[in-house]
Amino acid sequence: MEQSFIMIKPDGVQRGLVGEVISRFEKRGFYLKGLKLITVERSFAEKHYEDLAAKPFFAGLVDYIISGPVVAMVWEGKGVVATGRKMIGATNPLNSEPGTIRGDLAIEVGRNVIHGSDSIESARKEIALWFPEGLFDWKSNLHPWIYE
Ligand code: RTP
Repeated sequence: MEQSFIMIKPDGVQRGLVGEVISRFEKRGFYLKGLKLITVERSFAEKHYEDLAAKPFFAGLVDYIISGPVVAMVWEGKGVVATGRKMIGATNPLNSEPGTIRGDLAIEVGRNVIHGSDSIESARKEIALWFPEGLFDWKSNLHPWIYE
């Protein structure tokens, strides 16, 4: 079953939005397979965002991600990568549709509350980076009133 790496960024944690984000993913029908509250080193944040290293906002982005604890999660379910991105909304919250996490809860691109893997391949890499200890295999039967 497909998995996505979802991270509540330091602004989301400081603003008390952890429950709100988790609730949206749970209510949609996805399953939580990994969860931890952690701060990360600069080198770790640089590794996570290595594809953006040449961007002008890279240094500010890394400063932001290491500025406080983040909630790192793995969510599992049918289509969770693409649907997770839809639930999160456009990168710049001013362009995010109402009803999305960023469209409901954020204003600034540099304070956009949440990260979600942008492809199945990135999800695989990000989960390996953030959860080297492995995940929980706590539910093998998908909810029959959510999954056909
Ligand atoms: P994310 O990786 O965090 O889920 O975000 P994303 O795919 O929607 O956007 P991406 O292009 O991968 O950018 C990663 C994060 O960098 C910050 N950013 N700042 N100042 C800027 O123009 C700018 N552009 C991007 C955002 O925090 C974005 O989520």
